[in-house]
Formats: sequence, structure tokens, C-alpha cells
Amino acid sequence: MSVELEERPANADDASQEQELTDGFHLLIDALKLNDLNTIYGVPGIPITDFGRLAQANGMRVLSFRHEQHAGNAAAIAGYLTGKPGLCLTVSAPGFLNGLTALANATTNCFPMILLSGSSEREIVDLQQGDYEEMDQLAIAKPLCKAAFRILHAEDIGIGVARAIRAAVSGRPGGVYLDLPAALFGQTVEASLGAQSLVKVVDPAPRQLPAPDSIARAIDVLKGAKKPLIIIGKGAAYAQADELIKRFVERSGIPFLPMSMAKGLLPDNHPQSASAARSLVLKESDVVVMLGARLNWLLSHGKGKAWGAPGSKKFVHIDIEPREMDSNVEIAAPVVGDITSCVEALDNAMGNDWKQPPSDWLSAVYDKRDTNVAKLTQKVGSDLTPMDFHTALGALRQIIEERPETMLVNEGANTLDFARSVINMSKPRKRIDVGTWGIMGIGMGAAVAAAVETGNPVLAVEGDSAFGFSGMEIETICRYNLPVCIVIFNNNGIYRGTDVNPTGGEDVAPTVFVKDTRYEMMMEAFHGVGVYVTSRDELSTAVNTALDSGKPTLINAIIDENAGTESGRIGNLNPQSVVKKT
Ligand code: ADP
Ligand code: TZD
Ligand code: MG
Repeated sequence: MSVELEERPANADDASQEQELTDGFHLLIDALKLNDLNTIYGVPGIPITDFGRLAQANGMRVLSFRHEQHAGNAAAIAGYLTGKPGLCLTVSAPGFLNGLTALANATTNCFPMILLSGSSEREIVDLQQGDYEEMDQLAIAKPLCKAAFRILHAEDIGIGVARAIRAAVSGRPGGVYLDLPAALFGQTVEASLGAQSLVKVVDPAPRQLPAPDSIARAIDVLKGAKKPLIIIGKGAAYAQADELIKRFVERSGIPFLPMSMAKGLLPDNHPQSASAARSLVLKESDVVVMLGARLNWLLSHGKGKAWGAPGSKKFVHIDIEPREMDSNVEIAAPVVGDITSCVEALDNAMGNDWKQPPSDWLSAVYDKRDTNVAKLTQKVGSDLTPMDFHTALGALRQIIEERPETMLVNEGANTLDFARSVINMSKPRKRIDVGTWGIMGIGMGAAVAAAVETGNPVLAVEGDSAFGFSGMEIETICRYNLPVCIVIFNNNGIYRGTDVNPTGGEDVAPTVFVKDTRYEMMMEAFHGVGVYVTSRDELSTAVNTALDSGKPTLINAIIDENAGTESGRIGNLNPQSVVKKT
């Protein structure tokens, strides 16, 4: 039997009456793209799998990781390198929590990022009725980031994304949480209304001009200085005011000390660099200009033995965050504003009759520096087998000198501390490390972002312990065929590989790993290049080959297991028992 279907007459009106719809998925993609946010770092799953697919289909770059913490670290570094918020996308509860460490770390470091997290049904979560991956994510995120928002209605996506962007990048940058309940994605809206609801954020990080009297005060303090010093932090590197800062420092004639991620903003071999005379300048200086750096633990809070006699310093502090002033010590000249505007204003106020700092100060600083540089140069010329840190770093130092565009990622304890002082940087924002928290695990996420955001080759110098925190992301590096060369400083453990279990029991000491681990084989498992090296020459050859080829490479560099010291250079922060019983 056949049924005769009545043919509907074509009616032109029908088509026009049918509303064109859009939905939460598409509005979110449109809102991000409208604001020139085109890369997402994340891990797929309920409820954001289809969002990732559609984002890719709509021309966004969607990079999938093996664990959200590393996707989050990548987003944070993308934010640091570009000045736009990096995006991290996670699933609900556990995925969200995995990403949260990165969000908190980004906020601590003043890196702009947005953690976009799918979440479960609000009604069920709020009544605690046991939904799939149930968690009140917004409440948990709030204390750990700069701002946290939830979008409940598709027509609010435009304004929600705008708020998130502005919160992340304006003022002191930081992490923002954006909660996206599953139901939001499928909500439909009439397409033209949806388009109207989108917001392109105008001037997301407006200039914040310093008050003229604060500039005059700062110049007064500086003019009274006999032993001035400028400390440059990663906030200054983030601000991308490279030429202005260079001009200001050079015109002032004042020695500068870069914090680790500010290395290269002015080259480490600059005639005014005081890096290698750090102890002397901290102790002896009388006026210290803080440029996008905080007086936190990394600078012994601006007081104590490292800073010389109490009351011997006056600080000029330039920062966008007013509450940073007087956080640890009295600030004689607070200058609140964005770095670009502040440095510009200072430069103008210096006038044409600016006097160079007293020559006895300059020669004291530079003589000390030159002596220390000579000592270090001799040390890094060593060619020991097994390699110690200086032998291995001597090889890498030369490579970075010859390849200044290389992005350097660095984590570990000894591996970090020695690399920071041995490897000179000559370009801004080329060094990414453990930052304000001294956190292990930024390595592979940072390496991915550095490669993706800059297109430059990446050299990741990793302690064997540090590497372990994000090691599985080498699959991500291989999958996207990123030009990343990882060098593992393999000393069989945390700080060194020689600790023993004092009881003589079967378990090894808590700081040591499997001896002679073949990390390079992990890379081979993902069809990357793995190399095992035991000498300086082998290390040099392997790194140069990797950087020339652009192929994902992991070099297992065997370091003398006796070579490291406890906690690297921050052993003083590590409480140790003095009681004579185990
Ligand atoms: P470091 O670790 O290199 O010492 P910190 O992270 O401690 O640097 O300090 C960075 C500082 O820079 C923060 O206090 C932050 O508020 C500030 N900052 C970030 N961006 C800007 C900017 N554009 N203008 C002024 N200050 C900024
Ligand atoms: N966990 C996290 C997230 N961050 C940390 N900083 C630590 C633990 C403690 N920690 C350090 O501060 S350094 C370090 C750990 C575990 C590893 C040092 O060992 P390494 O480096 O192999 O990476 P060296 O070269 O052997 O010193
Ligand atoms: Mg180690």
C-alpha cells in the first residue's frame, strides 16, 4: 500500500516566518571571537565536548590537554605573553578543580586568564540532590581568583564574557572564573537578538595615569639618591613597554636588577645590569625603584639582613595596584598607574639636566658584577662527566646566546636556581618559570603556550621531579607537533639522588626516584625524538639538533646525583629538625 502524501504548496511566506535561531554554544563562540580570543586550552567532556568541537569548526584553535592543570597553566602563560586573557575550558567538578590550581596560580602571578567551566544543573546542585559531577563551583572559585561570574541565560553570554575579559586584564591582571551551567549551551535565542547581545569590549585595559604630584615626589626622592637601584619585575615585562623602559633606565644611568621573568627586558649583558651583584645592590642601595615587582618573599619582603641597615632605604614603587604600596615596608614615593604611563611621566619629569648616579656607586656595583661574572664564566666552562649543573647549563647558556628568540621554560629547584643565574636572556618575555609561588608543574603547559602563542622554538629546562608534574603533556606536544625541546636534568630525585632511608628499611628516601630512569623513552612512545646524554658535547649537539629540526624532543641529561643542594637556593625557608632523634 502506498500513501499518497499531499504535496505542500511552496509558500514564500513560510520561510520568512520561520525564525533563524542561535544557541548558547554559538553565542559563546561568537562572543569570544568578537573579542579576538581565538585559542582555547582545555580538556573535553560533559557538558563542553560539543562546545569544543563547534569552536574548532568555527575557526578557533582548540588545544586538548591530558590534564586541566596544564591547560590552565598554558592559558595563564598565553595571557602573560599576549596581554589578552588566555582561555581554559574544563568540565564540571573534578575538571574544574584540576583547572583551579592554574587559575589561582595565574591570579597570584598577575596573569590574565579566564577559566570557562561547564557545570551541572543549578536546581540539582543547589538542592544537593546528587547530579553528575555536582559541585557549587562558583562559590569555590571565588576566593581563588580576581572575579567569578555565572551565566544563566544565553542572552547574557555577551555581557558575561565582556565582564570576564575586563576583570582579567584591567588594573592588576588576574584569573577570572566563568561558570557555564550545562543548560546554557542548548538555550536558543532569535539570531538577530543574539547578535545584538554580543559585546566587543572597548579598551579592555584602559591606561591609568599616575597623579602628577606622585611623579614629582618620585623624582625628588630619586634626585636625593646616592646609591640608586631599579628593580624590574614581570609586571613590567607583561606591560610590553619595552622601549620606554629601556629608554628610562638608560637615561637614568641607574643600575637595574631584573626579577627572574623580567630577565631580557633589558639584556642581561647590558652595561647597567646589576644581576651578578645582587647581594651588594640590595644591601647597599639607598633608593630603590620597584618597577612592576612586589616586595614579597622573592625580595625578602624589602627588609632584614639582605637589605642592610634598617631605615637605610627609600622605595619608589610603581604599580597599577594601589594596595600593593606599603605591603611590607614604608613606601616613600608611591606611583600608582600603568607602567607605560608611569614610566613615560617619569621620563618626562627627569628633564634634560638629569644627573647620572655618583660614579663611586656605579664602579662599586659594576666591579663586583664583573668579578662575579668572571667567576661564573669560569665555572660554566667546566666539562665534567658526570655533568654537574654548571657543566650542563654552560652548554645551554651558549645555545640561548646564539638563539635569542628561543622561549625558555624553567622549573625545578637547583635546575631552576642555577639556570636563572647562568642563562642570560637578551629579549623580553622569553623566560617563563615557577613564578611567585615557586610552583612545580608549570613546565609543559608553559611550553605549549610559548610555542603556540609565539611560534618560536621552546627550550624547557626541567628538574626530573619538576618534569614529573606535567610530563604526560609530552603527548600533547607531540600531537600538535610543537617545536619544543625538553631537557631533563636527571639527578635521580628532588634536590639530589643520594638520600637514604635512615632505618635501612625497604622504602627509599622520600626525595629519591628510580635510578637511571630513561625519560627519553617516554617521548619515543609518542613518536617524538628521545635522546640520552651524559656529556656537555652530547647535550649541546642534541639541543641544537632539536631546535634546528623543530621536532618535539626530550633529552634525558644525566646529572651527578650528588650535585644539588637542599631546596636549591631557598634552603633557609625549609624548616629542619634540630632535635637529635629521628
Ligand atoms: P616579580 O615576581 O617579577 O617580582 P610580581 O609578580 O611580584 O613580579 O609583581 C608584578 C607587579 O606588577 C604586580 O604588583 C602587578 O600589580 C604589577 N603590574 C602588572 N601589570 C602592570 C601594569 N600594566 N602596570 C603597572 N603594574 C603592573
Ligand atoms: N609541589 C608543588 C606544586 N610545588 C612545589 N614547589 C613543591 C611541590 C616542592 N618542590 C620544590 O619547591 S622544588 C621540587 C619540589 C617537589 C622539585 C625539585 O627537584 P627537581 O630539581 O628534580 O625538579 P633539582 O634540580 O633536583 O633540584
Ligand atoms: Mg632533580
